[in-house]
Amino acid sequence: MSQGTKWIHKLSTANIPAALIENGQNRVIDASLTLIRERAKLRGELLRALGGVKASASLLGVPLGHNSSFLQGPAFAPPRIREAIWCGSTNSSTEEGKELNDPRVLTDVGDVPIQEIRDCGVDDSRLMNVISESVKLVMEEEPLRPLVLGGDHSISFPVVRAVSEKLGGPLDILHLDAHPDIYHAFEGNIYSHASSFARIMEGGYARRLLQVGIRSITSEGREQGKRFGVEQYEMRTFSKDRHILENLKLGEGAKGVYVSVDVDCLDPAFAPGVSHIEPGGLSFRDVLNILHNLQADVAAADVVEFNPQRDTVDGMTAMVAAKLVRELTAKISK
Ligand SMILES: [Mn+2]
Repeated sequence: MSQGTKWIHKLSTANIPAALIENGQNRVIDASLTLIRERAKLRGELLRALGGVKASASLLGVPLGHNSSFLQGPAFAPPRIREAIWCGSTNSSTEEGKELNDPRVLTDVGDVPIQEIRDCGVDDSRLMNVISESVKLVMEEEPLRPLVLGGDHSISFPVVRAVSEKLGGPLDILHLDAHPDIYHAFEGNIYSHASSFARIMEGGYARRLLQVGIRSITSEGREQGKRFGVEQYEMRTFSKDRHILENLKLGEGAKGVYVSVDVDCLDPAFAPGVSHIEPGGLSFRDVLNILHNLQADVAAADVVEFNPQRDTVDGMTAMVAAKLVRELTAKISK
């Protein structure tokens, strides 16, 4: 996966003008954004022509795994999730009766070509900008709203940044996860999947951040939580907190609501295909109860950290991730 990156770094230390490499990188980035822009535009035009749609979920894959501290498998998740959404073993209705095969409910603008861009030696700060730009291109096309398929959790930073900048201010964020992902710079990486919410809070992109499902948290995680005013709901008090979490009302006075679901918020009994297996988590029904009862106009969402390389042979976690995407689609579209 990193061969091309190494190759181009060798070139940049050789006698090659920096501008030659940078111009080439810019052309690849432009081409990548053009494909997303035109796919989103086509779908936006279609929905506006059909009329009567206020909000429609649009899948945007971000196959990025290299900011994981342990395994990189989440880079391979988006095609597995799409396959499971449409696999035919179940019908196309969500639990509350939305039809996923109706383009007014769900469309797909494809993947940000992460590996192709990295293969040109583009660094993470620019790569994060490409992800933010891609999210904004989807939001340009009303009534499309981005439903992002990760990827590891590092992608939530550029996605949330884009949604907040596009909506013009801080968001209320519901974050379901075993981990708070709020280290200042995990293992020295400011873009680590364990640091995305530190970047989000520093950037002022969240008015409220509610973290639910937490059961692997260090003293730094708690200190950072206090420092940024994060509302951390830990699993050890879930039975006490559940009536609050199943009656959430978010977004009043904020510019929008964002939902980020790390598949490892679930107990590994329900979702073994994750990099960081952490027992003692939420059941699938716990998560659906929280999402179904959430009172909010959801502007965008992500499902991250599904690792197909750790899934069961019959793809159980792919189905779990796909159902999360299906039910989030129902939450977004109207
Ligand atoms: Mn996690």
